[in-house]
Amino acid sequence: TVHTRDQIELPPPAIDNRLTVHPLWPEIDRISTEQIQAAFEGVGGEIGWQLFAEEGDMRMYRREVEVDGMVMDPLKAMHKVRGVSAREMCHYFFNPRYRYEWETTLEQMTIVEEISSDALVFHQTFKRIWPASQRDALFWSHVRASSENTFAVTNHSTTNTEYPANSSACIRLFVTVCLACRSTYPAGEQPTRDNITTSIAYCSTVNPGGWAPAGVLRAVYKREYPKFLKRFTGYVVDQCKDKPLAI
Ligand code: 16C
Repeated sequence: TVHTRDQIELPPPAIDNRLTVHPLWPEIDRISTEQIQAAFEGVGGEIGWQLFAEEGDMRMYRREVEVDGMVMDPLKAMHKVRGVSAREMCHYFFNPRYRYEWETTLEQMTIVEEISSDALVFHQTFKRIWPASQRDALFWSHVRASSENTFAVTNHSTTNTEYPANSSACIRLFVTVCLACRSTYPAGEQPTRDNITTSIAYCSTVNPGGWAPAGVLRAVYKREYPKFLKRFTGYVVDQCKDKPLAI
């Protein structure tokens, strides 16, 4: 079989063996499983989720949570995108090659460790939010196929002695993010760009790691999350439109 470079790097259909022998595997497996399950749970019946942004098929909810005066509001977003698959969506979110093209909060990204084809460790510095100090983050990222037509990427903070927290001008923040995607197409038909729809659930909790003014933070939140999800999904649609559909 002839594979193009792009096909080879699509998220694998099963967990890479190299990941399952890595010391982080038990944590990666547990947190990914929990996050993917939570991502597909609705917000409708749950108390405390408030809608803060709505545009077309995109809906964004948050819960106001403060710990010692620090904003840690969990965010949950739902979206529907036509013409791309769950696997393609997760490919562009996971693969660092594309990150600078859609991630607008990013200043610098470094690949700290390549665990396997489906797991990486990243160090990222973010643009500074005035008047707070600049932030950085160190997190593993794992992409997996979960159920039928479903793929997800989970990102979760970790530690590494070569990247100690709060040693530079940056304050280390802590993040748990999950992008879970499920494709559907009419029963009895073959999936094509014309009949496929992908439902997205994006969940994020960011612990700012140190003081930052609550008002400024919530304002940044409200502006940046919708901007991210619209830009990212638009980017994927754009990248995919002249390529064969990858399921
Ligand atoms: O999930 C997203 N991106 C992934 C790949 O990069 C990955 C990243 C997670 C880090 C999320 C934390 C971002 C903090 C940015 C702070 C600076 C923002 C400056 C913007 C001003 C131009 O999973 C997409 C992430 C979309 C992030 C939206 C912004 C969230 C703001 C939350 C506030 C954090 C506290 C900062 C304390 C000063």
